[in-house]
Amino acid sequence: MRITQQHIREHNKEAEDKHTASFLPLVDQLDGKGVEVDPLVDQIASFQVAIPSWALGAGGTRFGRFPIGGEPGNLEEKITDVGLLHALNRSSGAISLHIPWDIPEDTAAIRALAEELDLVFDAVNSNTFQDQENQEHSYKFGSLSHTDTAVRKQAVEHNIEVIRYGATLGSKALTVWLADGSNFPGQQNFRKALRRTRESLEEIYAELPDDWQILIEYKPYEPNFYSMVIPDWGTSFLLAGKLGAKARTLVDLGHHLPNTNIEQIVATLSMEEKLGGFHFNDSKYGDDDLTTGAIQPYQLFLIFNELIEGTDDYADLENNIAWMIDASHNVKDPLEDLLQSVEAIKKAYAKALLVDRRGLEEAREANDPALAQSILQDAFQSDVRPLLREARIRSKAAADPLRLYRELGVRDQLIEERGSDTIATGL
Ligand SMILES: [Mn+2]
Repeated sequence: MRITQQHIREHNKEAEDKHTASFLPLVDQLDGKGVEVDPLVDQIASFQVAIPSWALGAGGTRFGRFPIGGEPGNLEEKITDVGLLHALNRSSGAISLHIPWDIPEDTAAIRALAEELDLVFDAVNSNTFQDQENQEHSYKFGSLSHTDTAVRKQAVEHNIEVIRYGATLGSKALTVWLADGSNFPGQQNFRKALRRTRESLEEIYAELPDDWQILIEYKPYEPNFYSMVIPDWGTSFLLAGKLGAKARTLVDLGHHLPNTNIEQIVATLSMEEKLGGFHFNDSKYGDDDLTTGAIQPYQLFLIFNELIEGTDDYADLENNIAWMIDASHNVKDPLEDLLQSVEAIKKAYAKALLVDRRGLEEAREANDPALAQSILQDAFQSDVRPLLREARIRSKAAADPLRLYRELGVRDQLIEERGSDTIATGL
């Protein structure tokens, strides 16, 4: 299944009148505020969000998983799916692989396929949170933090192997998320566990190519329910600081306790040049992995507001941070969910670009919280959908990606090609 430029052209022709009717008044309105529309549209168009290889099958919970049909059965099919998304929105031009779920066997063919679909390889992800077949030592009681040197060595070697796979594909970062921790008070010596983790990370760091980064993800609870070795941004930041300049913190939006001020964490990390990447998702109760922007779009906007606050160079912002979706769509078609996620992320970005930065700073300096709030709300309440649509049309993407996806009957075609009972590796 391929989406061609012919499909896009026909769809966009149909959407043209309606789009113009909403876009032109917005241009006038932004002109009136002194906002230049062309550079704004370019910034929105160039912003890319990576798709993880494990998000292309039906999501699920530990209680059940309900297949959707046409799931990608191998890495080539996963790349093809990301290619479909990118053809529709021209905003998903990167794929993030998970080892060992997606080991690239024929590297040359994988690279060629990605290139053909205009995709690059984003951060590679290691997995020491579950035991693999034929694995010598178990991770039941941890990996990089384990009490046994042999288990730690196995986990370190796995991470180094992941770097090697990534290097063959042109990736530039390794993301490490540790499930290590303890379920019961007294089970683990906190100090020793953290020290062992640091030493293991140092061994991995030593093998990192010069132009690579290691991104350290954190999570407050789950799978361990009493303590996690890297529970929060502070611990990740601490480890990244000890490792060196190539180590940074990765912020997964779902990995915070309720009501945590994530935008403030982002501001601090960005100020210290230790913000390495994002995993986007949304949550109502915990690590729900819901569609980004489905629950807390204002928080997402405030996060982007801090990111923009911290940069003078948008290209820098777009290229120096690993942007990725990390969500589980449960009852949705994963491709539809991913289209919605990318849209929500770009919407938040576009709104944050509209913030009257000078006015906001003046209001802050004058200790005028009401005015500061109005300025933020003014940007947040703006309807930026015509800007996003314009950015897509100019990029030769679909005016309405989800609509075209449905009109072309993509899922039905994938079911026809792959069958209704394929199961994608991943979550
Ligand atoms: Mn994550």
